[in-house]
Amino acid sequence: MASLVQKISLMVLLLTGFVWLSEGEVCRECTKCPQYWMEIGEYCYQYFGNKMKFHDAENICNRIGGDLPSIRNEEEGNTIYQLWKGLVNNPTKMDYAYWIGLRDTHQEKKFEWTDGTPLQYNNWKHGEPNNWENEDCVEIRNAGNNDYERQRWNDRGCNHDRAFFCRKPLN
Ligand SMILES: [Ca+2]
Ligand SMILES: [Ca+2]
Repeated sequence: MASLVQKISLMVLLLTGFVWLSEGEVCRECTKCPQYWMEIGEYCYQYFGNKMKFHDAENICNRIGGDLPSIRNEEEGNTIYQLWKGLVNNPTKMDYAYWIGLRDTHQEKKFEWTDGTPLQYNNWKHGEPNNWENEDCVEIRNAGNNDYERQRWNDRGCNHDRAFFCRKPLN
């Protein structure tokens, strides 16, 4: 006959298992992106092909609970570029460009990500950022003859109209 301690142990074990399973259920739900968002890695993405000024794009992203994307490393940059390539018609057409969440609007030459990510990585095109005619917002500029060149960055006037992504973390 099982001792009281054994019985209690079994109950605790069953309860723990139940809680663990329930959490599993909950988390399966909470790790899905909402409708109309694309899930890639730890983020949900939405693409906006209607071109907008940087600050309007940023506001749209904020309103739907996200940000313009920040890029922390080469892999993340490539993820966004590959996603874009799969979404647009004729991705090899030169000079398509789309906003990322980087700008030096607060202080010239001090670039900051709109989502607060510290700037520890960059992928500027050769000769950029050049602040030509006072450029304070950053685009990925699809120019160059290979995938590497086509995902590099350029500072551009914030009032230009550009396509953009919004991104938010899964959790
Ligand atoms: Ca600037
Ligand atoms: Ca520039």
